[in-house]
Amino acid sequence: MIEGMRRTLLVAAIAGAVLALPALAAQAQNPVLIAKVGYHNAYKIALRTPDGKLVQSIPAGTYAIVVHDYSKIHNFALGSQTENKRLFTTGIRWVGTKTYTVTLAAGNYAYACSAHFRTMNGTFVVTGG
Ligand SMILES: [Cu+2]
Repeated sequence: MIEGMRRTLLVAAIAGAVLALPALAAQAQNPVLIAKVGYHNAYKIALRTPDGKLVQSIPAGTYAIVVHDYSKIHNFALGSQTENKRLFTTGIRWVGTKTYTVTLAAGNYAYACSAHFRTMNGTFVVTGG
């Protein structure tokens, strides 16, 4: 009987913990943007929202940018044109997926492949702040 009660309390405690976790995770989560470069070595680069729209204008804030760098001949670099500052870059030879958490203030931003920046690039605006 006591053993049974103890088990019930333990299960309730675990269930409570599991239920509480998604709420905490959602609170800490930043909006996600998806960067892709060089799929099948194509000379293509893009930054999109999770539903596939090209990022053109977004509100100021902190974002989780998930970068998929598919190619050993391309990379993905993001910079602020307003502040003339690079925020992050993957290596050209590097291939993989990495998430960068960046806080974007209002201004103009550009992303590009460093090796082919004249043709592989894009820009967007961060508003407000
Ligand atoms: Cu390139």
